[in-house]
Amino acid sequence: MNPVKGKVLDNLVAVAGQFVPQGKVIAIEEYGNGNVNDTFLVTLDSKEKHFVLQRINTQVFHRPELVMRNIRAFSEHVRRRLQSGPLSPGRRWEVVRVLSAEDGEDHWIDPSGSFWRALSFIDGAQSFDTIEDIEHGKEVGFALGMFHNLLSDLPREKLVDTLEGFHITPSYLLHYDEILAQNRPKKSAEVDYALQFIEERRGWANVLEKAKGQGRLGLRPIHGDPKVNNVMIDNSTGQAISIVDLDTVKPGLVHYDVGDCLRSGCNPLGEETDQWERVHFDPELCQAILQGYLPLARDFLTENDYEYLYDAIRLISLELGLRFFTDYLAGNVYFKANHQEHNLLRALVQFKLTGSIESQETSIRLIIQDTR
Ligand code: GN1
Ligand code: MG
Repeated sequence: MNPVKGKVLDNLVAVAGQFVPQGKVIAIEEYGNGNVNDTFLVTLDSKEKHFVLQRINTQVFHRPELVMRNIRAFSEHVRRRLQSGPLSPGRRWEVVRVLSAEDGEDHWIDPSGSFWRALSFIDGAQSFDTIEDIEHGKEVGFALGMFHNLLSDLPREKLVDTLEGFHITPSYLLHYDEILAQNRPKKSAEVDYALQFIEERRGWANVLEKAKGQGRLGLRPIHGDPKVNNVMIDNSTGQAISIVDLDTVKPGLVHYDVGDCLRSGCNPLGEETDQWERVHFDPELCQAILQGYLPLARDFLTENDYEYLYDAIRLISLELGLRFFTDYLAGNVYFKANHQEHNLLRALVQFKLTGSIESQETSIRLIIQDTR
């Protein structure tokens, strides 16, 4: 993590000051590795030593105040549920708090128009970019199950759609076609592989949306981005104690979440590896995550839900590959990129992962069947 220095630090200290009535800011460092928002860890000289400061990317989230409204609806509901009795007795479960700005609002807009908000820091815990072992895998699954279960009785009307088209694969395909028509990519073996990979799966990519349209799958409150490094693990017990990054909490299919959790959790090389040709989907980690998830999800999953779990795993990794590849073609306008080809490389990782999922379809379906 990089400490921030100089003028940038001065600016950030001023922003942080909007959220800390007491205590003095001692240090600010860049935090995590989000692809969309800017995140900083602020250290204070007060009793509560840290908080998280974030600048929301308003190119992505056009109505950030509605994102905050969803987070509020989510937290109020979950706190109420937890007060009425723990879901998993004896386990710690934390919900991040939104800190108020000096004017009492849940965000602060700086003179240049940037949208800032502050969140409580979960102490004594950390997250990982890849799954360390089977136990960790079960904990990641548990965390998603806990999250879905706690939200399963929140009417989805209480949440606004803050990111239209998010996880609607056919919409990403339309966007891809538009971008491709405008920018013919530089030819290379990797680009050809990506172009062909997408073409071969185009006809199938509406699988979840079609099932939704037919009434086989229904909208529910979801997390939207439950990847491995959004699951906080308690340093002393090794147990999952929270899922962070609540910006995409909104109505959706739980399948988007299950797919996202598995595509990130079962890729031992991680989504940022530069060894894309070696990427594979690990069925043992898949089993571990589902063993953690399904006991908490049995209460609300329907027969149809189970039927589409395999498709969800395959689809969300394909979709993320498509999103990264489109962004590469568009000139890296959505996902932050460290170099020109970064989003191409990320796309190749997801396509390779999708191929590995496809080649293990029978065993993944069996794992789902045996774990439910
Ligand atoms: C983005 O910014 P971050 O890392 O939390 C993206 C997710 C992707 C993820 C891939 C709003 O999340 O959908 O799965 O990158 N978030 C948005 O790492 O597009
Ligand atoms: Mg996110």
